[in-house]
Amino acid sequence: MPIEIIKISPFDDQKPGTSGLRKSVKRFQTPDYLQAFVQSIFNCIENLEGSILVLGGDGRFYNREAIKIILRMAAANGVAKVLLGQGGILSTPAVSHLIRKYKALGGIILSASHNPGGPEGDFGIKYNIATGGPAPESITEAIYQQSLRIQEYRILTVQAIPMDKLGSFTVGDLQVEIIDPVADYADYMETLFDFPKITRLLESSNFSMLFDAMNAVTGPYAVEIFQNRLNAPESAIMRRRPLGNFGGGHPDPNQVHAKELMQKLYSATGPSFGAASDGDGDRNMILGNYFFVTPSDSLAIIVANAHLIPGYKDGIKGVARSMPTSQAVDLVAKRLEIPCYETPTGWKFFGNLLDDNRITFCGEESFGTGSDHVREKDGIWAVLFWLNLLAIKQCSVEDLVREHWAKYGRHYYTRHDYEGINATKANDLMSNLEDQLAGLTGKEFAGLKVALADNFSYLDPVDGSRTEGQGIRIIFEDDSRIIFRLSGTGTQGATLRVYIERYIADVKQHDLDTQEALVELIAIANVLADIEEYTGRCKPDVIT
Ligand code: G16
Repeated sequence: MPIEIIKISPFDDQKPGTSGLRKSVKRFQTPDYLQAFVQSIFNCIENLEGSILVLGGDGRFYNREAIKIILRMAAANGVAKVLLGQGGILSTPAVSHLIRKYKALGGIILSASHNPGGPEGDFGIKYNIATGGPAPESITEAIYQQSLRIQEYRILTVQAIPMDKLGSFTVGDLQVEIIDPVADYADYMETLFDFPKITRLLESSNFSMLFDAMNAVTGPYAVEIFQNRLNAPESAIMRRRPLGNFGGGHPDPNQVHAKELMQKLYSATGPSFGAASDGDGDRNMILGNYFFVTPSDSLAIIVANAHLIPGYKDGIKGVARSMPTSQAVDLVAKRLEIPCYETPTGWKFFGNLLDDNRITFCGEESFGTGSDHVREKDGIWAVLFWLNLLAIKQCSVEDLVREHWAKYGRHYYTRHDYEGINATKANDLMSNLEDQLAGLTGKEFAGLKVALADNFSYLDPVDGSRTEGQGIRIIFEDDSRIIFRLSGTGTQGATLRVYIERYIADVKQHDLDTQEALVELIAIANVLADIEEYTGRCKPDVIT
């Protein structure tokens, strides 16, 4: 079959963000746009010829077209074999697992995660390396530099590419194996968790669960794992069918975008356990009846109880959290006498710590939790962890969390997002904050004294690389924190994230409303950053 070499002019907007390249579908449909980025990836991968790659996506609009292009380009670039999820579907954690299990050179994941899908929505692409984890900054930067220079791409002239039936076919010399997207992953989960015990919990009359797949990739995973293997009733999974536009919703598992699930849980007759995952299956939200578990608390509780779970009985090496994530897990690590690392936002920063066997668990406030079982955060894994824990403890989600707070104290935590604001104004807001940093230490606001004010930078203890400018931190003497950063995953304008946290040890004060408990800090954040002036908004678009 003939290989075509297509001459192109480079695009100047292919710099990967927090997690790969995310743009509007329309941008990706620009002639040669996707091809230019894929060829830039291929040009940066060593030993591509004769290699095995894993390929799949979250099923969003443009997934199938992108897969056909990538297969033809993989064939023209000498890849030997591609493991492709049936129908082009694979969750992000499943890709990570498949890369590791089949010793692939890497994988390409097609997803814009929690961003909306459909012809007017977003699309995305990211490359994961042989460890199963997201490509580190050194590789994403090399891909970007390549994209600024690229002059041509290679593609095979083939028309029909089947992807819906299990089995093998060839595209030129490339062997494509279409695999069940769920089976390997589900088998792996059975090795980590006590499935018979979880089954008994799900069958008991005083427990019920509701999982919201948000019409995204986890639908088929939830059906196979919760329904087929753990015997949950069909009614336990809502929005189970993956749709190209996620049913018009925003596949982000939080209190705002999983509204229907929230309403069901916040009702007297509602289920005892609720959970949701996002577009590509790596995020999770955990709920009890009338109860929301912050992702930061979820991480701390997972670490504190890990010794009870079959896959983690041998002990924990250490933990890590992204800088804006609350310090709840730090207290658990201290008690367990294990190291606790603080990294910039982005799962890729956990990669070296996991590969160097320094940590077992890691997590982020952005609804991401995971362990060394794969190299991505993992939504279904987190839900199984909680189910296994509840099956052992035989208590409600709320009781489990309150027991944790009573032992460690409570970190009240919120994140305020101002979405789609003017990018220049957002940068001005950050510069204005940066300019104030030097004079802030020692200053008092509403009775709270600033102990440290800086722009977070990270020195990777494994490879010695330094990453600067990762968010403005204002830390008070009582350990309260206000953090400002701009999102690296949005596609329109800029999104300002303000993270606010306050620690209260006294159990008698563990019943406050979160926004009320944080009201002084929220006011300080608004004044310091002059949010209304720079964003033109008097309140956040999303509060989680
Ligand atoms: C991605 C990254 C996460 C990060 C999150 C939010 O998640 O994988 O590590 O915490 O974005 O990033 P930002 O605050 O820059 O928008 P996902 O689920 O979108 O891949």
